[in-house]
Amino acid sequence: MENEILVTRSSMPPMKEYVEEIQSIWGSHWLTNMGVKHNKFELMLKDYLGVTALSLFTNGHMALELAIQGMGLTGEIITTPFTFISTTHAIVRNGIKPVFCDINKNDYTMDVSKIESLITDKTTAIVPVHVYGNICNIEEIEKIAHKYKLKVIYDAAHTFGVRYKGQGIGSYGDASMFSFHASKVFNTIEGGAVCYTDEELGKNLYRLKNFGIKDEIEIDGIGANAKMNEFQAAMGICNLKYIENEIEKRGKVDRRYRENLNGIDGISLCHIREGVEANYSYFPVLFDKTLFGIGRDEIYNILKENKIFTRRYFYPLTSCAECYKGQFNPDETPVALSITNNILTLPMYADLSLEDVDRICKIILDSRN
Ligand code: T4K
Repeated sequence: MENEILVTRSSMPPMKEYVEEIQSIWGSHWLTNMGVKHNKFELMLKDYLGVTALSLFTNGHMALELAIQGMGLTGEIITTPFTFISTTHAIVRNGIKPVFCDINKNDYTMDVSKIESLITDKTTAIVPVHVYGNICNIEEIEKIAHKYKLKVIYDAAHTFGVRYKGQGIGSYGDASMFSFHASKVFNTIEGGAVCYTDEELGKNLYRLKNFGIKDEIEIDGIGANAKMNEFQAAMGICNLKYIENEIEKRGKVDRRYRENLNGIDGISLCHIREGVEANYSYFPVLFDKTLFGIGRDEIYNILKENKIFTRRYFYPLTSCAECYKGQFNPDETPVALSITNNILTLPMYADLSLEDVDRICKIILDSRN
């Protein structure tokens, strides 16, 4: 609807370019199952992300779920409850118990000082999340993983295009999952990828996303169907041309929010870590009701009355989701519990005008009692 501002808006390439890109699909009649577009996009992406190898998927969730399966993980996985429900579901759907680690107050990523106390003889991996594009404490996580011989799979759904210490973020850990959902910095309508270094894992991923089929006769894995189709890949090929511009424009929106909201009592903004080239995927704001005078949910409603639709990403904690009722105790992750009750993600997309950013901030600041 006109005048509405949603939390984000899909980036689209010029329609003409997409139509040109999909024209050859009509000629070939090859629509899916690792076709020409899929293979071309895979190579382009590998190059752009600066990773050794990657496998494309129909969405980010299946990419993560099958990465966990492809590594043959079992038992328990240490992860964060402050994420989109997909991260936890991907673990549980593999028959593995998620063990929730608390998060840091400043960047909402896993508190690495709490990981070791959660390791048991059943732990096989750590699945941290680079939430909102904030990079986890990679160095410490890898030290712990090395010490206890655990695998590390990063949920990097929010970090497309992010570089850390000059290296593509997907090159850290045993694997990293990216999401290319319509609501992400970079989209293939729906889509995802797993970046990896181990060739064996690559072979497993290829089979698992295609029913476990090895060849025309042999089916040696219990796989899913999670392939990226040709139209998704074509969208990726077109959108990839604009990604740098996309991130630059988001950077301007991010700076404008900060100019308006920095240093206000009762408002905390995320800091971008040293060494990180950010992608500005979300703009989270943490409210302290006592200091700001009004709480997160009231601000959400006031903005909504003004047709500005923010989101409470990520509320509730995944450990509190109805489907996991009674299984986990959120009091064991007190920082995550406090953040989830007070955080609001403001609208963020490349074409959000700076005037609209000013207006959103004014409404927030004027809402104080
Ligand atoms: N791990 C993490 C940490 C994730 O955040 C996600 C996904 C995943 C794993 C799984 O990856 P995928 O399997 O999705 O690839 C959305 C997205 O559906 C989801 O991809 C995303 N995270 C999550 C944070 O947000 P909803 O239920 O909030 O989406 P929805 O439909 O309310 O859309 C949000 C806004 O996006 C809309 O207000 C407007 C905009 N939008 C949405 C759609 C569908 C568009 O501009 N165009 C569109 O086509 O979950």
